[in-house]
Amino acid sequence: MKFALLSGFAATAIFVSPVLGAKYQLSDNIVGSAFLNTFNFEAISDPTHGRVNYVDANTARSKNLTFASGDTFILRADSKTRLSASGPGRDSVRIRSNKVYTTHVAVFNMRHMPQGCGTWPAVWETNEGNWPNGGEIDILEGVNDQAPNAITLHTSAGCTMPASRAQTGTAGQNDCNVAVNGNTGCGVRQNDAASYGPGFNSNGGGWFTVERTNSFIKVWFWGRNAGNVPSDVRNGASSVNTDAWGTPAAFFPNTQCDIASHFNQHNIIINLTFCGDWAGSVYAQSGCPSTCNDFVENNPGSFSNAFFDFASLRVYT
Ligand SMILES: *[C@@H]1O[C@H](CO)[C@@H](O)[C@H](O)[C@H]1NC(C)=O
Ligand SMILES: CC(=O)N[C@H]1CO[C@H](CO)[C@@H](O)[C@@H]1O
Repeated sequence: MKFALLSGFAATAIFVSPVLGAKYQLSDNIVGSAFLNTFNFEAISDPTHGRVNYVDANTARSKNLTFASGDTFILRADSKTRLSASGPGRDSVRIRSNKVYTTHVAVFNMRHMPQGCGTWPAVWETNEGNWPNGGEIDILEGVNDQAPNAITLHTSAGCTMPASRAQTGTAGQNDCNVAVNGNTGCGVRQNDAASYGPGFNSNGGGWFTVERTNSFIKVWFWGRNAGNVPSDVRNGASSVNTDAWGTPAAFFPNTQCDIASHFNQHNIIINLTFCGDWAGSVYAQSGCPSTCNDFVENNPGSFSNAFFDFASLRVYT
């Protein structure tokens, strides 16, 4: 948020008032192969205990798990290999931006997100070296093809959200503290089935955007054919004005949460895991066959749609 100083006639009459129009300038224009230079590959063991094997950049490229051409960047899981129950999990990719951000807007233009029973994709921001004290913002997350999208903050103690606030989504738990209810966080479910999984993909995807300031964090979503996609979002403009974007899907104000102290410098992370703490624990209620690990191990062809296709990621500061 930017502020203008308006000075009055008397020295006592000085007001600091928010400028109408939160304008940001393009700082990172990430399209196609630029993803490979602006993100690093995290070949780590999955902190959420998924049935996954995160591979490094060379392995991802040689197995075509990442593919960049023109305005396409694809990031996917292996869909060819049958796994041994005692061996490593399904090959997949987790990438983290080299740059860190505090106040910013990020616009994710995505044509497709990972789909399939057992999948758990996420687009999020955090400081991995200082979790949870540095906070976590989950922009896109879900499991087992279950729409809608969930937008969630995770923090240390002392950050809660008011029950009633200006957003189109539906709030779940309002305490963002990771110690409450097993790291549930303060989440908002979108009221739009096209915001996640098969519904998102059959619609040609869309745009997720996040705006982080010290006063609030907001996330918006527009499906590919929505009538109200702001023109600066649709066109990948060189500057954006978030004040013209309307009511967000999720709104997290600073009224009961000092955002500046609960959120520090964040990387953007894109990951795709399977089963584990979330997708595995609710798999039996998802309408998917067998057990989660068995399905992931023995049905490689069911993961042919387990991929992200990014048209662009634009970050504005
Ligand atoms: C790699 O993936 C891309 C995108 O899906 C595809 O067009 C290309 O044919 C694949 N390359 C190989 C060698 O399989
Ligand atoms: C396996 C993995 O990296 N999982 C992460 C993916 O994204 C979510 C955020 O939505 C994290 O909580 C997981 O740790």
